[in-house]
Amino acid sequence: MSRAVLSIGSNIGDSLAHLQSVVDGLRDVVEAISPVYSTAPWGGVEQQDFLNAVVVVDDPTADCTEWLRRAQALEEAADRVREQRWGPRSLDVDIVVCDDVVSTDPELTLPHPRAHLRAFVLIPWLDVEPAATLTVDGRQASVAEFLAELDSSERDGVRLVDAILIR
Ligand code: PH2
Ligand code: MG
Ligand code: MG
Repeated sequence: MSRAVLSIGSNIGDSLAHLQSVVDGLRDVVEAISPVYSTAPWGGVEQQDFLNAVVVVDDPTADCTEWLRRAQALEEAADRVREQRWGPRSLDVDIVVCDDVVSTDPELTLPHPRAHLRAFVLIPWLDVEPAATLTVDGRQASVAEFLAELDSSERDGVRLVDAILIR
């Protein structure tokens, strides 16, 4: 049984529809859905802004590997192709945390190794879970603290949009 925080993003095609497809695909197990943000591209590849959100899911029948399987199935359904690292994509579904699992498995590293560096993950996560904490290299701190440690330019690149995901 497990509860997972998913970061979802898109900057190709109908990005809002791609994000909505995640909520639709996981509807029965969705616990919380964040607002949607327009976000400046992270990672140094020049590309369009993304739409990003966070979805919290909880399913007594799913383990962390099962969330990865479901995430990949949703990406495939959105016609995801093999893409450039940190480049544009129709749909990316990343597992930020899954229960308190810590894993160095390259297939599913938990917590997500770069979540604490990404305002586009931390801001929507705080919207749905204001007291969330994250462990990075053995240091546990609040998500709010990790967000405060980022450059203000990172936070400023994350802007609320006038659109919502519907359960
Ligand atoms: N995803 C990437 C690379 N860069 N930047 C933003 N703002 N949002 C994303 O979802 C994103 C990104 C590839 O996973
Ligand atoms: Mg990603
Ligand atoms: Mg991914």
